[in-house]
Amino acid sequence: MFNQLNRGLSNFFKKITIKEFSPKSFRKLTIKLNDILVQNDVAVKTAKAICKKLEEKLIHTEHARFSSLKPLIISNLRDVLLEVMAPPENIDILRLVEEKKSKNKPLVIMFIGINGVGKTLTIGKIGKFLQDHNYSSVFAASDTFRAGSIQQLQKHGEKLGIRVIAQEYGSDAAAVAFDAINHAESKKIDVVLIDTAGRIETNVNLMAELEKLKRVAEPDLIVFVGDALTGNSLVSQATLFHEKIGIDASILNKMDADVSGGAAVSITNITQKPILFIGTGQKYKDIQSFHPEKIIDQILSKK
Ligand SMILES: Nc1nc2c(ncn2[C@@H]2O[C@H](COP(=O)(O)OP(=O)(O)OP(=O)(O)O)[C@@H](O)[C@H]2O)c(=O)[nH]1
Ligand SMILES: [Mg+2]
Repeated sequence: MFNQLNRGLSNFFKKITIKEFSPKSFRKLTIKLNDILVQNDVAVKTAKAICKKLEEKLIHTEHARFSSLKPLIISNLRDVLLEVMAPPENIDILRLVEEKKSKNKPLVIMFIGINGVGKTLTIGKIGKFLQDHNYSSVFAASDTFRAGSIQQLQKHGEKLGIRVIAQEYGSDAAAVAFDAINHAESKKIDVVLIDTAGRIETNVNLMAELEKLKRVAEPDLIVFVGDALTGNSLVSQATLFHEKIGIDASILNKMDADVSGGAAVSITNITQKPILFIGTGQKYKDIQSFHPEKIIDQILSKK
């Protein structure tokens, strides 16, 4: 994971030549750093924030402790990345389930994102995750748009022993979600996971469908699902979905592939929303909670 960004930064560290401790030499350094970050899919705004924070930290660091500049820069960059990747607030999904349960209500989560990013598989993974923690769930087949989507979700439901609430293809996505929520309330099911059709963020009709879904289902969480392989465009997708629909968290899938790493660094900084999980493969168990420190270790590890 993150080989590209890791290599870019390793080369950058190797080439650090400044000996002098001055704002001017730090500026020179962060101009180079900015290029490497942006080349590796870190969003422009995030790269800028990283460089600015790093310069400030370097200027204010007591440097007598360091025999050379390199470890000083690496250790400060680590702190800066942690700051930039930390959301203002974290979400504990199991705590939210408990809170709703105490009010005799299901937690309702809606998953949105463009085609093929892994929304439907993620619903299967989260269904399994909830089972593992002794919580029940029901799936709402609110992707009534793409051929085969309902069967795909039903297959996951069968494998996991989780009920899927579905209607016909072409039926109203919001009505399906509404049915699923009613079902969960009457059967005392803990969580409703709503699948939606993949859509390009610029498709006005499909975005209107999502707005209606949100209005009717009143989800407790709207989760943006993204494919880490799409690099920088992932950040613009998340931004648009956030502007049009509003998101509470993200899930980054396909982190098992050789992703550049930039998307994982930027997405929280840009949306100011936490990453709930990362997807690391095609099996139900391939889902992990997100720990920025682990990602940063990989980005900064020596290879
Ligand atoms: N390697 C890998 N593949 C994944 C991951 N998540 C999803 N996939 C694969 O990506 C493909 C698309 O997954 P879906 O769950 O169908 O994606 P979707 O967002 O529901 O797609 P649409 O319904 O077309 O919008 C499938 O082949 C999944 O197995 C992941 O974390 N790692
Ligand atoms: Mg799908």
